[in-house]
Amino acid sequence: MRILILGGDGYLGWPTAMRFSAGGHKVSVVDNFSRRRWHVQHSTGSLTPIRSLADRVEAWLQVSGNEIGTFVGSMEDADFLERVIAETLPEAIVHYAEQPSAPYSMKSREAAVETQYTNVIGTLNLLFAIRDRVPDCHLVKLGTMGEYGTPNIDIEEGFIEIEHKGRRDTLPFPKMPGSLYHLSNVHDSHNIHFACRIWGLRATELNQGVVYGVETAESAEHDRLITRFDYDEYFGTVLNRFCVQAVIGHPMTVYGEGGQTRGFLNIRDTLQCVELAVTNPAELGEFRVFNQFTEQFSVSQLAELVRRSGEELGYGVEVRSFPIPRIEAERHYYNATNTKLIDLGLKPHHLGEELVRSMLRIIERHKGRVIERAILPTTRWKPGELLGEVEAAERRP
Ligand code: USQ
Repeated sequence: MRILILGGDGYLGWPTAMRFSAGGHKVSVVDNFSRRRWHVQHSTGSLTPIRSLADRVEAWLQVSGNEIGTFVGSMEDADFLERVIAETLPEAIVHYAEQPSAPYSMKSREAAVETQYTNVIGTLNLLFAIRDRVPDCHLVKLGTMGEYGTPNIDIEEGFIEIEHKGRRDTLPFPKMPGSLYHLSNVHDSHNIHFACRIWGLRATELNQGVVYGVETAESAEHDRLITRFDYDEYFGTVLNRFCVQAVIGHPMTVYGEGGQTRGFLNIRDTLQCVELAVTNPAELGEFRVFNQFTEQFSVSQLAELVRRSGEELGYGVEVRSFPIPRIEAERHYYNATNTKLIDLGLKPHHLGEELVRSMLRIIERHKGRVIERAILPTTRWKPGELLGEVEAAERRP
């Protein structure tokens, strides 16, 4: 298949590009390097020493003999995006090209507007380009489990059957996101659903949980193929952050009581899921939603798992409660359905001590690169609250 990966220089985008290329597909990637730019702006960076996109593509050609096409530009630039689509004529588009951080979206008005502009307008430009250039193309869009929030009922996969005043219908599942980033994905969902209903496009939204992990089968083949690994306040996800904190001897930053429960998955399973979605496309006019996670954990369960796993490698890791910078429930009901990808054949990699230890060993190799200043949360969902409390918690013995 001809496959276009939007955001193909990113944490998930680059491994996805290699996976499809290894599978014999004709792969092109689009990226505007915004993640690299946001890191430069914050004087932070990936734990892993990632290469430039050109260098990665060259290394992949040497390792695999396969070429990956590259296009540098932004999805907000509709003319650029339409030119790329007209040139590559993709049969499937995997769309990762968004600002993916909840804290980043909450740090200022400018960052919130940038997040929603990048995400919502980028996706809207994409829908028009698909409609006008490749209306049969299957859009696989990375969404997020955070669109649903934490309702006091089971979370279904995108839609819920409702009975109201004696009548029944299947309608989009109610959304109650907890950040302006997660909300941008709700807007995307509505726009994509609209494009399927009104224009007859086909799309699969992958409402992904929190991803962890470093290595994939392809990235492990050569140092130059390694993907990025973020651990900073903005772009590091919770388990990746805890693993880095354990290796450098920083107390693990459990926000509040750590009762927040989410769906999680290994980066290798992200690739499996995206592959399953692409190779089993939606019908024309269909908007499918898959909940893409393999297991549920609370934050304190993860901290405890990292502590136990680290102990065996000689790390005396402290788990510490930090004032919660977000507005989110610390104790809540959480039970999300995730059967659709399993039904398509997903074979999950389950999280356990051995897996955490393998992450800790990789992190150890790069621990000299950790910028400690980037770890503690500085962004408040309600600015003005809790000022100084995080710093005080940091000083506590
Ligand atoms: N948390 C801590 N300590 C930390 C970091 C996070 O206790 O040092 C807590 C957060 O308060 C939250 C949970 O861990 O309750 C998850 O936080 P996260 O930063 O790992 O994940 P989140 O902000 O939800 O966003 C991440 C990705 C996002 C993706 C989302 C999937 O950055 O792109 O959409 O996971 S989900 O969470 O299912 O919405």
